[in-house]
Amino acid sequence: MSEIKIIDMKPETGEFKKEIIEGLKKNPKEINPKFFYDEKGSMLFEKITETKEYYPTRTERKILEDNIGEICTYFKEGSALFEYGSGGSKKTQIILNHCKQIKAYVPMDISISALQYSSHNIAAMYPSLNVVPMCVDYTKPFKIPFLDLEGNIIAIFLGSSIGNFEPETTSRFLQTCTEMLGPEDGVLVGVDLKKDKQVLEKAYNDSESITAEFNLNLIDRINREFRLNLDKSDFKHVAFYNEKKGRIEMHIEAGRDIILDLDGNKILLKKGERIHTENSYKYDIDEFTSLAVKNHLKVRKIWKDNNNYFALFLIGI
Ligand code: AVJ
Repeated sequence: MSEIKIIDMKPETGEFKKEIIEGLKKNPKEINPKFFYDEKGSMLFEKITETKEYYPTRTERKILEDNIGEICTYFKEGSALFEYGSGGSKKTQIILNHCKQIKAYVPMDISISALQYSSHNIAAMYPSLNVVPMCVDYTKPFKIPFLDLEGNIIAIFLGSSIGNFEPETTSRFLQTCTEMLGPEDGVLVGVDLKKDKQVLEKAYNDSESITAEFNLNLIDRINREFRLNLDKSDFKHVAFYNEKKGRIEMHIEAGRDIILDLDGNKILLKKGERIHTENSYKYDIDEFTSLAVKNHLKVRKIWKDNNNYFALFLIGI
């Protein structure tokens, strides 16, 4: 098996630290959810997807499986599959198993460990596929690699990761994705739909507390990056559905007054104060459609599950 080279555009640890300090100086305090995905965080996220309460992954997988024949028709001979936030590339295999026209796969992820693992795995499973992994923070502008392609490009952004963006950023993101696209190309986006509040809240408060561990893993990351010794038991995982904003919010709540010394920047966390660590926006079909249409994009196709829990949108120009 040939060695796979990862295109490394990963942010420096200094950049990470700078962003964390900036977020914790804000009022209210925040940490961008992309910081969840260090080695342990990526592993914990995979575990979340296997809990009985976290429905998005298995629902999306079922939609992919049930409609794979039709989805494949959008890939021309010699096409490329780009993937934002490829993680473990598990659902991607449904596509790669069926769409033999795909000749190149470009997984993009912020976690180098997830990329190393998944790209070797994929390359071993599909020996004739050109695998070009990129370690990149795709929430910022970056250059895509040049691929000598015969066919079209379909980019996929699965798992409702798009829900981490503010609605305005979502529009911009779709715009940027489609800027590299031609008339034959498309972006397949997984969108978590609005539904019963209890179902939503349980998905982010699983009974095995894996989501809590995932959220509080940020404390370990801060300890490591800033050489601190914070005690995780001083912090609490909080997740709830904010109905007005249409989003799940995750926070880390301080159980007592805590002073964080971030490279000399002293930050006080009062007892009960929260650090906002994630928004996960939920959409109606119409809301998401109008986001795309407002940006002069076309919704080519929508696939859903029977419960209307989750949708896959194929967006084109
Ligand atoms: C990877 C962003 C889609 O928002 O559901 C899972 C992350 N956070 N449990 C989501 C997550 C808590 C997940 N996304």
